[in-house]
Amino acid sequence: YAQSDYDLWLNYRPVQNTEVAIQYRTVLSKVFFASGSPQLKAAHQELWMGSKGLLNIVPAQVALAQGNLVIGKLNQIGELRKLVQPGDLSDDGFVINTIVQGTRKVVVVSAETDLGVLYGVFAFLKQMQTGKNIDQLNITERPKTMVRVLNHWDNPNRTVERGYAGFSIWNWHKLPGYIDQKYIDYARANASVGINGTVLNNVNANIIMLTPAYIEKAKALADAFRPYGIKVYLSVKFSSPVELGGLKTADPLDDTVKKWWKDKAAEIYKSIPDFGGFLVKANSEGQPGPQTYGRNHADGANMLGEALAPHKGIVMWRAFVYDNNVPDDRAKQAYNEFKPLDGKFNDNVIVQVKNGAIDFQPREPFHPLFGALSQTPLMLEVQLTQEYLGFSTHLVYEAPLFKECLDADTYAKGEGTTVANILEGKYLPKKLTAMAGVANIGTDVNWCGHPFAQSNWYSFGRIAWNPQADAAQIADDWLRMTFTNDERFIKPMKDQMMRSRENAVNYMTPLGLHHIMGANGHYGPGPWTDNIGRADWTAVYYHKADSLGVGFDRTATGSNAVAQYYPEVRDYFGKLENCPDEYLLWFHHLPWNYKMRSGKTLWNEMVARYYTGVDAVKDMQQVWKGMQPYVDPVRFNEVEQLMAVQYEEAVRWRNSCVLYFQTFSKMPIDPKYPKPEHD
Ligand code: GCW
Repeated sequence: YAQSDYDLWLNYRPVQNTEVAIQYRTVLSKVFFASGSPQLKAAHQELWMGSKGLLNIVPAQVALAQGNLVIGKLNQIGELRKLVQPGDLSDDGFVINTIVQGTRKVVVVSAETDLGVLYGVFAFLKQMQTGKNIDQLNITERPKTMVRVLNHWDNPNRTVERGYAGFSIWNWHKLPGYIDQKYIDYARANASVGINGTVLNNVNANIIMLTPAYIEKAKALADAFRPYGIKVYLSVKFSSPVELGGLKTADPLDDTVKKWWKDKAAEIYKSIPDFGGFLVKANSEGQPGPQTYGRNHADGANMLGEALAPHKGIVMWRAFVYDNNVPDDRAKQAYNEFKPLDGKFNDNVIVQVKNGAIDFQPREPFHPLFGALSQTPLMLEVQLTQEYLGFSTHLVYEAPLFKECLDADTYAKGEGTTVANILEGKYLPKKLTAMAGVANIGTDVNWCGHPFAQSNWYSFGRIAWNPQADAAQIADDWLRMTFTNDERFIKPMKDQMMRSRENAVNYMTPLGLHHIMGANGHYGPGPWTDNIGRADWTAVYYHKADSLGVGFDRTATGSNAVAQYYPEVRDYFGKLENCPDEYLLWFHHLPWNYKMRSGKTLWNEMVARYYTGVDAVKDMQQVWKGMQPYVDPVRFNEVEQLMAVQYEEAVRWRNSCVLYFQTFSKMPIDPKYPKPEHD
């Protein structure tokens, strides 16, 4: 049963529905599978593996003219090419069509590229895993972004920064000689959702990663991933020329520095010809960067871009910058630093922006940089590892959080300029497009620490491929592939997944509260956190509770961070009468007896949300109890135990926050609620 945990959404369980099973068997009984590249071989292997698991059959290989299922690149499928009419698939898109040719019915899976065929095969398998009728398939899919990468915050000593699923899966000691099967399964899982790159190491980068020995280790991983279309990238430390190269400076305008990076890039490409490029965290949280030498982000990024350009590599330059020596609202800093640099970045540089301006909070308004930079490609960074969402103990399906950001309208080019549209490059055609997810993967047998945390990895891939995708549909697919197609399981659990993020917001940070978790660890509540050396790491800096009220005034009477948005958005968040309850205390400081839309006082509304959040976890536990008949005992038991911990933690969040804020509001808690206890 541990196997079901390990196999993720690729556990090819026997098809239960006999009607569709007959279809699948017929189609798979005669397969033409074009031969060629390692990627086609990987696709072939996957299809055979799937057939064995889903139907317990080994497909018979036949000639092109005999196939009930024909799989290959468009130039490998003869006349059928004309019938599938795919349009341009040069970006690894694919088609899956059921074609009727006289008396012959044939399912065609085809693409322009080898990788497209692999994606098509995974999509075809998904049809069967989710119990679809495959009689009339007519699917064309193309990725809407070019680069879809995981960011591992993995250190060379195998600890993982903000990792809650064991240690790093990269066994540096045994690399390059030993390729763990886990690397292959990792690549399969990624490819199955369209992820095409991985940054192997932490953005707080260790220079050892650029030494010849580690380049060889990275090469071994790149070789293992290549058949699955996964490119390897590295996070680099800006001071590497000094720390590793022995130079006197890492000034990006210095010729010796430029040469050092050019040589380093050439050295990497010698081992890894399709190396993806660099990810850089600079001048943030103590990391060195161009500003250390009086230069700006564009100077730094472009210098690295020039080193990579001859090899077609890219630079992902993070906009997560802030500094406690800057006296202004931390939420404003990235915009202030990057806005003046708009249009100054080289073509192979993309700026990587977190979904919100603070830091992966349970809820943040979308980052004001989206829309603000019109000449610079931006990519979105979301965090799959649940740093602020209860680690791998709490069931929180994050796709609704990703979507909240992607669907937000920046109004930058008028109504409909959503973050998703910006991400897809609609306003900067031909420039780089990308999305990154901070991985939640580790050595735990179930990869992510919580069986349901796998859904965050899965949904990231789906959304990076198509930022317009629907979170509920993704949850539906994931549940079916991971657990069962039984509606008695799918319906209630999809519902629970879809609510889970709002539940967490309610018991952690309702009404726009943020950054009130315990300092450093970021797990439990810590709204009282004060005096820890840096104001911008405390909680009191963010909630600003006092006897009069609570909330961060980011309007014109306060930090005016809201002015970083376009006027429509500014009015939406900034005017009290427009601001949705969800963002209220993010933008406004309000009196405890402020009258909410519900008619309740702010204090009573806050209390009500905390209690609602906890009750929702209790409901979820009840629903899960009823799921026992549909889940294997190991996973049932894992989730049941984790939910019990989540419940206790939710109660702790609620009690701590309600009691803490009550010391300011001095208002009673409605006696209908159970009395909050101190720990
Ligand atoms: O979310 C915060 C984390 C840091 C992290 C940083 C970042 C990798 O608390 O651990 O460092 O953001 O994104 O750079």
